Amino acid sequence: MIDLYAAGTSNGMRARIALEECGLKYNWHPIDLAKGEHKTSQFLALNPMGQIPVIVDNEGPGGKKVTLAQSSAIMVYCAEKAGKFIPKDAAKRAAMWEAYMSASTDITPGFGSVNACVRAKKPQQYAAAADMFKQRLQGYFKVWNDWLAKRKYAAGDEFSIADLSLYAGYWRTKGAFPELLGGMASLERWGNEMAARPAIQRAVKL
Ligand SMILES: N[C@@H](CCC(=O)N[C@@H](CS)C(=O)NCC(=O)O)C(=O)O
Repeated sequence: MIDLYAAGTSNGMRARIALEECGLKYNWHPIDLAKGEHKTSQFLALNPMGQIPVIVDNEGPGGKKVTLAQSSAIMVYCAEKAGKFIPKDAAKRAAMWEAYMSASTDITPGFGSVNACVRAKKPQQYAAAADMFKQRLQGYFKVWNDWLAKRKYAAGDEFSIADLSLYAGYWRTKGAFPELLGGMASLERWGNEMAARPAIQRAVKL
């Protein structure tokens, strides 16, 4: 069994979505960031960075326990463990890594930057930065909208961890800053298809 320590943030959801979609059984340990539960000595023993998500796989490779932070690493770990969502064909896999990296290193941190500015204690001090990060995030989504006009899934014709990673950032942006996603019909089509998946529905039901 896997233990997941996370919260309903974009990175936390990336781990939970991966576990659900990969069909891996896990115990859910919600971490209250507002209460600082990610800075306790018990949590820091799991991840010295003091950040969620973290998984502990009590039956890792060779039957040994594996403790893993970093949502992108967790997604790949789950996909490899389940033998799903990473294309076997080398060209499709290369396209998948490109899409996966954009979802993981452009979209999720982009959302995080906007969110940090807007939710700061004195948001007026960060108004210019918030605008800059919003424009940047919207620009990324515009490119994704163009891509999804030509592809069924995030990386082409095969469903992959790129879809799982992108959905967490999309879902959080749609919930918090829907104005950034206006007029993006192809992205919305893909988002609706993702939202209809039973595993996604289980993952986002906190
Ligand atoms: N690169 C890390 C980032 C993790 C991260 O930023 N987690 C946030 C929540 S989404 C967090 O724990 N924030 C609390 C903090 O940094 O104190 C990952 O992908 O897992």
